[in-house]
Amino acid sequence: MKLQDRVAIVTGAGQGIGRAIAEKLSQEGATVVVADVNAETAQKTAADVGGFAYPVDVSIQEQVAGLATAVLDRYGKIDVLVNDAAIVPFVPWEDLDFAEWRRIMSVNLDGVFLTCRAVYPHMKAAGYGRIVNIASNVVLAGTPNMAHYVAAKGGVFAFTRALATELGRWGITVNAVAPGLTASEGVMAGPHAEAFDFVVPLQAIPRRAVPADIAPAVAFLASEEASWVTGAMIVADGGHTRH
Ligand code: NAD
Ligand code: 4PL
Repeated sequence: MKLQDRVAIVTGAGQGIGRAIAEKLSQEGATVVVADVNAETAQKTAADVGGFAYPVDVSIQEQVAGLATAVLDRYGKIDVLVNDAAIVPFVPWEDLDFAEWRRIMSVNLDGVFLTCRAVYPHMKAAGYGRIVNIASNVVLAGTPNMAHYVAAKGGVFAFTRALATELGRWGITVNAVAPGLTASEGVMAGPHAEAFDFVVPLQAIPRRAVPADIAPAVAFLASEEASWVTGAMIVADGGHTRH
C-alpha cells in the first residue's frame, strides 16, 4: 500500500477514469474525497470506496474554496490532489463558437487552476504535496472535433510544468497523466465511442482502454515513490502516440 494515511481529493470521481482513480488510491490506503458536480454519482463512488463525497463544480471559485475547507475540517490535511474533472466535447471546428470554447476552458483549465490554488497553502505549510493533473494524448495527436478541449489540455500540460517549477522547493510535485481514448461512461455515451474503430489499430496494444488502465500511473505519481518525478507527463495510451 503506497498511500497509507494519505488524504486525496479526486475531482470528477463520480464516474469514468476519476472513479477508477478513486478506487485505486483507496486500495493503496488513501482516504479519498470524491469531488464531483454530480452529487448522486459522487455519493455512490464515495460509498463504494469508503470515502467522503463532496459535490462541487470545479469552475466556481467559492465552491472549490469550500472543498478545501471541508477536507481540512474533516481530515486536517490534503496530501494529494488529482484533477480529473473535465467535459469531453465533440464539436467540429465549423460549429465551434466562443460560448462553447469558454464552457470547456472554464471547467477543463480554470478548474485545474482553482483547485491547485485552493490546496496550495496547505501543502506548502505541510511541506508535502502531490498534484496529478489528467491531461490527454490529444495534446500530442491534435485530435479533431475538439479544438477547444485540445487547447485546454495543452494548457493543463504547460501549467503542470510551470507549477512544478514553482512548487518544488516546498516539497510539492506536480505531474500529469495523459490517457488516450478510454471507454469511460462519458465517452461510451457519446460520438467518441465510434473512434475506437480507427484509434485501436494505431495503438501498439490493440484493444480498448478502460479506466482501470489509467489509474495506476496516477497512483504512482501520487505516492512517495515518485518523489523525484515532477513536471512530467506519463502518456498512458497503449502506444497510440508513440511515433
Ligand atoms: P466522464 O465524462 O466519464 O467523467 C467525468 C466526470 O467529471 C463526471 O463524473 C462529471 O460529473 C465530472 N465533472 C464534469 N464537470 C465537472 C465540474 N465542473 N466539476 C466537477 N466535476 C465535473 O469522463 P472521463 O472520460 O472519465 O474523463 C476523465 C478525465 O480524463 C477528463 O479529464 C478527461 O479529459 C480525461 N481524458 C479522457 C479520455 C477518454 O477517452 N475517456 C482520454 C483522455 C483524457
Ligand atoms: C485519442 O481525451 O485522447 C478522443 C476524447 N480520442 O477525449 C479524449 C482521443 C478523445 C482522446 C480523447
